Amino acid sequence: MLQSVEDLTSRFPVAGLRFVPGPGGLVKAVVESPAACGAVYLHGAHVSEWQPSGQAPVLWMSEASQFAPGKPIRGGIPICFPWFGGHPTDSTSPAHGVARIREWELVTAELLPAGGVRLELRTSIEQYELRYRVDMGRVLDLTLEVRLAADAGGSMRFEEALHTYLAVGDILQVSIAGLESARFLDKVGSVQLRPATGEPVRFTGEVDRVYLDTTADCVLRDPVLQREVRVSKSRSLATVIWNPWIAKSARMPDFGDQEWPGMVCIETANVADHAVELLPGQSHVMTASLSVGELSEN
Ligand code: TA6
Repeated sequence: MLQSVEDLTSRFPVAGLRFVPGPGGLVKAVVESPAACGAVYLHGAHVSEWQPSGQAPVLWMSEASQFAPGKPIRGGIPICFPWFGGHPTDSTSPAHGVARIREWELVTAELLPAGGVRLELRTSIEQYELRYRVDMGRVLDLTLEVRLAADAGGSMRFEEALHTYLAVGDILQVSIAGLESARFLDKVGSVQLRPATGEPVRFTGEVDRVYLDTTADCVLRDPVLQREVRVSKSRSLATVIWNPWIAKSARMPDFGDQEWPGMVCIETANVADHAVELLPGQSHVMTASLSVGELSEN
């Protein structure tokens, strides 16, 4: 399927939507509407920017990110599929699966009644058909549908995550509410299952946690940017929280050494024990929704 800037521009004439050649030759859909501005690369169906009107940018992007076919983008909302983290058996396979490093096909583009733009993208991976709907408005609504082909040889299990990078004023001053009663896999050092803390998540060092059995909204309180970002979800039982801190940032070539204070990941996921199993012909739909509000009192 040809998806050049010219081809897309002629096929999807939607007010507030244009297509531009991004870095690395990656085609970028740019949304500029009264409700919100933002961008989505066809590479990885990667939401790279989202800024509701009247707000500062909500998503974080590394200054050192790569933008190249076959390479992950460091920031925005990578789609992790069909595995999370390292491949379970093949160490030569790309981390977090292949969905984020291949070009997706834009299927539809339309205006949203409440303002903003809806994009729908698709790809197929192994015997799965994926469709991803991005509603970019005052709220950012993401819907990831995975269907296993009817002629698949049997049931299959996959992991998935919308690996959302959020911009923060200072990681030392933020907190994340919503996970107080959830156990978590602590991946810093050896992986350990830890009990619920009973408190909001705060950051005084590297945090890499897979919270389990949780359907809760997460609310990021940011006193520096004077806002709250709510991440709500459906059909997701895991939430991943990550900040690489100093040493890990320095080890990542596509992550600036001094960038760690300005970001945190709140990831909507089905991973580990919450991997999804489908029978042939079955589908699963996971959603995430990001919204920005006033900083409420503690
Ligand atoms: O979501 C947290 C995590 O699994 C961390 O362990 C870290 O590896 C991060 O994802 C980024 O992974 P990436 O492959 O994008 O560098």
